Amino acid sequence: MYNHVEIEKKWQKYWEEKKVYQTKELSNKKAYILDMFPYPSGAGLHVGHLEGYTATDIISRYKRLSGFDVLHPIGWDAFGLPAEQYALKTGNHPAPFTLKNIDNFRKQLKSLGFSYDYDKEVNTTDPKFYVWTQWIFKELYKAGLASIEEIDVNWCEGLGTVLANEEIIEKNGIKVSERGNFPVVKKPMKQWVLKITAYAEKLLEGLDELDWPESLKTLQKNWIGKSVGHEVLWKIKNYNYELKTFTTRLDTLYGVSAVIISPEHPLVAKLTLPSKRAEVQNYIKETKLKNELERTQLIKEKTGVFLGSYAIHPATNQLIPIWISDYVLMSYGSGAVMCVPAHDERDYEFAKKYDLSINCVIENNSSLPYLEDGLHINSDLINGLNIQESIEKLELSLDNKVSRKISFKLRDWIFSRQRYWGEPFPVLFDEENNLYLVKELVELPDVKNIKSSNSTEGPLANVESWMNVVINGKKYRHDTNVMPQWAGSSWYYLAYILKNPDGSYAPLNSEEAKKRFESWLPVDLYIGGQEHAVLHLLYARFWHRFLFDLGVVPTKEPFYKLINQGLILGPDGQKMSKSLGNVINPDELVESHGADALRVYEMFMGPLTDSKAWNTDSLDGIRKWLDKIYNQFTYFAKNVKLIDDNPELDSNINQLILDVEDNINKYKFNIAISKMMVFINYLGSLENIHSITPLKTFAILLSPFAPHLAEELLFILKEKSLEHQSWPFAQIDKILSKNPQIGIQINGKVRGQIEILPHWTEDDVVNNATSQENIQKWIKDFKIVKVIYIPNKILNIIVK
Ligand code: ANZ
Repeated sequence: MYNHVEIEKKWQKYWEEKKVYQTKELSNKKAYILDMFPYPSGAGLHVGHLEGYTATDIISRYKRLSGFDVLHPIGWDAFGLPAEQYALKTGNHPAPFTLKNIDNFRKQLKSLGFSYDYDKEVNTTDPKFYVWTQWIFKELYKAGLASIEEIDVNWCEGLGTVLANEEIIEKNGIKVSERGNFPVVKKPMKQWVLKITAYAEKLLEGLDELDWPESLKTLQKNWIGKSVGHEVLWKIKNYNYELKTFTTRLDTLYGVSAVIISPEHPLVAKLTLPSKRAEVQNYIKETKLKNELERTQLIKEKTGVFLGSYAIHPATNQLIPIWISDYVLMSYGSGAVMCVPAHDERDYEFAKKYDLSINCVIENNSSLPYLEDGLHINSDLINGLNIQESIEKLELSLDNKVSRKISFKLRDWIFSRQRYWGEPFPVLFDEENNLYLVKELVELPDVKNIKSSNSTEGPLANVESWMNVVINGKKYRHDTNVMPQWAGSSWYYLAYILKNPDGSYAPLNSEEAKKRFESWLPVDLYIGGQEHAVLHLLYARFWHRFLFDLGVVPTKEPFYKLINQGLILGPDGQKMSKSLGNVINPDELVESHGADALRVYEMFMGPLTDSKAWNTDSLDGIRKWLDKIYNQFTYFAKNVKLIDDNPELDSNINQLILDVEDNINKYKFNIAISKMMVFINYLGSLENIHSITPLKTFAILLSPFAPHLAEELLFILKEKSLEHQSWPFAQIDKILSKNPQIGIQINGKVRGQIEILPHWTEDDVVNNATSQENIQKWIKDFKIVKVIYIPNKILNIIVK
């Protein structure tokens, strides 16, 4: 057994002292290999983190050996709720708590031998970092993409803050916060809003050029939710108002039974006849209690109220009753729909309930509602046409009443949080509430005892110096909100490029920054969990695209290739969680088995993108395998005999180069490891070797996976350490053609298989065949009477 504690410490010290993994001034091909930086929680590193971090480390090390200049950094997404809640509970400040957690994380990462350039470390809570988060915010404001608006927000009483749509999940039909599962309700509040909707089209179109999993692209596409349709203009009988409805099925225009508007529609009051007023007001009140999901669910019983007024059909001039119903949302399309019961499910339910006419306008033999394409009927000038033809014809004939319109499901990003531990907004308000951008850094005030917020303002409202600022005799106050945790993570991958070894940053808006971005962007590989599909990854793409439009970054997209690692489950196959008691602690395993064993084990568990259950026995097996390698190397280092060449060994090691390289390039690390295992088994069958070259080659192939052991193996071979090595070239001409496999027949029936090695005689073939366990059982009680062997074709053994 090798002494992993000693060996791993020794090499970690060596790498650190020699700054082996410091980012070089770019002079070769570049590789920017990025991890999703962790939130430094009190619980420390999770074996789930290690999976992605090992994968990127393998690629980084492989690329370095292959002559690339590599940027492989790490940092801390360190603002956030847990530190704040800890501070509220204990009366301590979140900063020292956060720093302590960071120290622990860094120590853990170092103990695993990841080849990060720690000079590039960034921390989102560092004023040197967030001064640039604030700068981006100010640029967004100047571009009209950030504004304060009184809007219906998602208020979470349990967390005492507003949440973004992306931070809310549905549980049993109720909206709750993703963190903590607290109920979320709609409530009008003044909030910072970022106009991500202005980038909807760009964010959609940008997906095309990305090498991302299709499932992830689909999630983003659906979240952006682009619908191409039409707006139809409806005149109102006896009024001067007009209504617009949004539809993706203009062709069904002749099947309309009602125009239904959202209870929040600004025209509701004006279109309600006096006799209907009480009923309508009551309905609006009830709607306020429901969330969007409750309102729009297909199965939900439809409700509504007829307002008493009528719209005029744009093609037939018929009078169409105007209703309100809560399944029409104000936030989508035009906040109004044309109700076509025969061809839309929800409209059908609505019409059934209120006895509206159901006018079928597409020929079919099935039951209504009929949702498919077909020939139109009862539709005047589009009779006999299909959907597409109908739409084209109506566009032409109703061109002043119908216009093309694109609607997006994407909502603007609510960007304030009523919290303390976040980036302050770089703004001041005077007593008339006029807003001023602050040029310099606005530092989070050092509050000794954070008080819980009341329901509309953050804890900063309790800070005297924050609320009373006097400049040139004039009074101002700061914003009491802070930015959401997504702010720092929306641009941190740029901050690594800006970070200098002395701890300073090149200014984000400088020529120097531009030059560095030209060199290093985009990120070549980004690995992280699937849970960030529509949060971090959409926000970061938005900011990046905005910075591209400003001319700050040279690429439209930040992350060219992205891989979602699978979940590492507990030994019971369940998601690891404290409450289930199935959490595996990496520190203990580094101690007992060593970092290399842990790294190799996690990569060997299965395909990177699959979910995999933990199994400590397999970890033991990997550790034994590493011991075997170590023992073989110590043995062979003393048993090199300059006897004849061994073409078989040369062949196998050159084949291994190809296999490992190919599988690293395909991110199939488990297969690469199994190929190395086969080689080590083969090596174990040799008594001595003719040269250490194959061993040296093997150590280099192993090094991305088990870097400490690989360094030690090179050391044993008296070879230079990894930073002076390069990825081996496979000598294809040394690879022997594959040995033929033939079936072993016993009395004419195939009972097994055998690989025929080139130098084998007929006796070797028979001896090897008959000594196989699965063949033994067919012959052990009999006598071999005849052997028929046609080289490389047939082996038939006749027994009696
Ligand atoms: C008439 C119609 C007839 C419709 C038909 C569908 C089928 P997507 O694809 O999700 O964009 N709609 C429009 N605005 C709405 C709102 N604010 N709240 C609720 N529903 C709304 O869906 C577009 C369809 O959703 C639109 O097309 C409209 O119903 C409805 F046979 O118009 B349709």
